[in-house]
Amino acid sequence: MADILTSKKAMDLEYKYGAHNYHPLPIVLSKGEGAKVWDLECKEYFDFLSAYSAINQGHCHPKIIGAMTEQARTLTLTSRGFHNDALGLYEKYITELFGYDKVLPMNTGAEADETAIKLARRWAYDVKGVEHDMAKIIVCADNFHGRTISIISMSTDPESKANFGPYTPGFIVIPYNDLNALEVALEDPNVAAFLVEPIQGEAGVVVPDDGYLKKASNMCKDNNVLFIADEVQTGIARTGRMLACDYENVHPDILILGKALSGGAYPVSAVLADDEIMLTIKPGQHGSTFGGNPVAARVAIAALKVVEDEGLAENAEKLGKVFRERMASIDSDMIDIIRGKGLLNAVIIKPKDGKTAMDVCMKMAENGVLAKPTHEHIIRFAPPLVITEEQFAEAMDIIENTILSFG
Ligand code: IF1
Repeated sequence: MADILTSKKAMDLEYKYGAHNYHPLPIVLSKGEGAKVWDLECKEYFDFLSAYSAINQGHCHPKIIGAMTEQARTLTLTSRGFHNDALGLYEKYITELFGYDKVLPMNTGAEADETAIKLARRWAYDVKGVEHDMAKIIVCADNFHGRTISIISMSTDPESKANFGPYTPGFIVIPYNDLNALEVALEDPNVAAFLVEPIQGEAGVVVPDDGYLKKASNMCKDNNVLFIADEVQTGIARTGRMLACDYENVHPDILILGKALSGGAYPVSAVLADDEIMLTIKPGQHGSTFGGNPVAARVAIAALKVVEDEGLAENAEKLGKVFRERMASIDSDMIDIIRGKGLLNAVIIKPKDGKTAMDVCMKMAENGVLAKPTHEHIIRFAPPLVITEEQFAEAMDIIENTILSFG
């Protein structure tokens, strides 16, 4: 009889044959639908990680999967050596939706961040008139923009950065949520851009002061510096608006999208900008094999339409408030700080009797809710935005009872 694949066997295979670049919880998922996932032993969970906010539309959304399979049956990849019949339709749709002249299609968030850096540098040389190879980009401490060499060159996280040198020059690091530091950094005439996450995801869902993004973008405008918003994690309705920047009516000069741009069905990322910036890159000067492929185009259209049609931003805003109020009502000294916007939230756990955030996550998993700690004491809670009120109430009961079970 063919070997039945158990969770243990699956984990052993990964350990033996796969790189050890992650340390996942000992759970092997094999099915997902909406806000739920099932492991190999058919145990059901509410997914409160959503693949780090890529599964905003829920697992295996039928409209997204339908668009993907339809296109995959027809034409998967042409390269950009030729046109295809999906890309232009997608480009029109997404640029009109977000209000930009053009989009540069890529695949991963890191590729999109790298693309944004290249666009900012090119604009600095060709439009702003910065001396060649002197362009600087301001970033924030505790940023996370991906894992490529240039991106970790601007990281302040030793886990992401240490021992991968030499690093790419040209980055100025300032504290997040600090307008005085930004003002000083903007005095450098060689600054091309300010690249910032509207909410710092990996840092543990760090929400800046109200008005920070608006004031920062105005300061950039006053200094002829591009404001670049990395909405890879905060975008696509996660924080209760289509973009987190929408809370402050900030229109970034360059907008970076990824993750839920495909609903988690396919690697799709995008960089949006107006012609003055976008057309500084000429034919043959940037791209990627899969960037703008027809499957990505059809998937992204379907994924964005689901967000609009199903009111996912409104649901995120409504249930996000319920989450933060409910967590604040739990009588447990393990709960230190609760923070977030929409359904991008985090809870800082105070260790108790040697029990940590990881123990809480393991116990929640046993009880049917999946979440994962980051930076040791922070638990990120980010369910798919399609979660219903009933499902959410059930999950919140599990979360509360689990935390209270630690006494
Ligand atoms: C991992 C973190 C989150 C991102 C922002 C760009 C990217 C990401 C704001 C790059 C990616 C992912 C990467 C993944 C885990 C996850 C993560 F914990 F690592 F930092 F979400 F917070 N900008 N974030 O959050 O996009 O190239 O991955 O498509 O690397 O462990 P990507």
